[in-house]
Amino acid sequence: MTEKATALTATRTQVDEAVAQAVREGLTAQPKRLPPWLFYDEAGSRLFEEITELPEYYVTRTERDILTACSGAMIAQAAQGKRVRLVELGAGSADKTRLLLAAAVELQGKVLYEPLDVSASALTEAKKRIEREIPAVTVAPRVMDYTQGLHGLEPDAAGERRLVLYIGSSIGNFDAREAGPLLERVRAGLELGDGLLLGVDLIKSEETLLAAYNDAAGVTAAFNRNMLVRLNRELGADFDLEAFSHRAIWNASESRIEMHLVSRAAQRVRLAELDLQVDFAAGESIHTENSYKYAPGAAEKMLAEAGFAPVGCWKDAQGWFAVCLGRADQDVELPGLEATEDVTLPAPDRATALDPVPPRRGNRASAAGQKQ
Ligand code: AVI
Repeated sequence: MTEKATALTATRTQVDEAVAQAVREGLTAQPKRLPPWLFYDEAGSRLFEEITELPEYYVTRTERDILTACSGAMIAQAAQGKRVRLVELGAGSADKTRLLLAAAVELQGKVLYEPLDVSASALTEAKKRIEREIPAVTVAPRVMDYTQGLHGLEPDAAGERRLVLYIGSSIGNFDAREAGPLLERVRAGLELGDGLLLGVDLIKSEETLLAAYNDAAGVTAAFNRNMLVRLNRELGADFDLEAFSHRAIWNASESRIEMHLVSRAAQRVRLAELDLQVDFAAGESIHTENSYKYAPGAAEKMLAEAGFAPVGCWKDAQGWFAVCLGRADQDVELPGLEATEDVTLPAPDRATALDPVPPRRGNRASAAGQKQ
C-alpha cells in the first residue's frame, strides 16, 4: 500500500459510522437537516455549558431554582418511605443533580447514583466530581444509550425505589413521535412504584424564547456553527463557517424553537470522507434542532401516556419551567389538570423563591396521588 493510501485508510477508519450515516441522510434530505446530538463534541459540550450561564438562557437557572427549593419534597414523594436510588439519563449537569443527591442523602444517609450516558469520559468525570463533593453518594456509571431503554439495570432491592432523573429539558429536543416511545422504554425498564422526574420547558413569550436561543454574545450561534466545524474535522468537509448564519425561530404551531444554519449564498460543499457534494441555494437552511416548549398539563399527559401516574409538578413563580414526577403504575388514566399536586414557587422576591417551600397542595387533590 502506498504511503498516501495508508494515510487515507487511517483517516477513514476514524470516521464514526453513526456520524457519517446521519450526515449523509440529513444533507441529502429535503429540507436539509442534521441531528442535534452532533452538537456535543468536546467543543460543543463546552459551548453548551457556556449557554447555561447566559443571562438570556433562563432554562438552566429556572430549573435550578425549582430544584433548590423543592428537591427535598421531590425525593420524599418519590421515596414514599423507602430507600431511593437515583438513575440519571445523561451524565448529569453538576449542580442540578447535586441538589437532588443532597436531598436524598439528607433523607436516608447513603445514596446510590447511576448515571447513564454514551460518553465514558463524561461518566468518569461525573463519578470523580460527585464522589469528591458528596462522599455519601456512590456513583455507579453505566455506558449506554438510554434512548433505547434501560436494559441491564439490576432490579430494585427489597424496600427500595428507583427514581429516574430526566431533567434539563432534554426531552424537549425530541419530537412527540420520539419522546413518547422514549418514555415508554424507560417505563418498561422500571418496576411498579419507581419514579420518573421530568424537567420540561413551558411556553412563554416569544420575545423571551427567542432571546434564549439568540443571545447577544453569540454563544448559541457558535454552538450551532460548531456542527459544521465538526463535519469539517471528522468528515473532511469544507464548510465555510462565514457562509452560514445562525437562525432561531419560534414555530408557534409546533410549539417549538427551531435552530437553523442558513446558507448566505448559493454554494457547493464537499464532504471528502462521504464522497459527497451538497449544493445549497442562497437562503436554504439546515435544520439543526427543535426545542419543544410545553403547555400547562402537557408534561403530565406525556407521563401518563408512557405509563406513569403524574404525582406532582413543581413550577417557578413565572410558570416558565416545570419539574414533574410520575410514578410507574399499572393502570394510568390520562390526568385532568387537577390530577396532580401542583406546587408553584412564591413570586418574585428571589430570596424567598430560593428558600425551600413546603409543598402546597393544589386546590384539586390528586386522584393519581391517592395511589401513592
Ligand atoms: C440540551 N437542550 C435542552 C438545550 C435546549 O434548550 O433545547 C440545547 C440548546 N440549544 C440551544 N441552546 C441550548
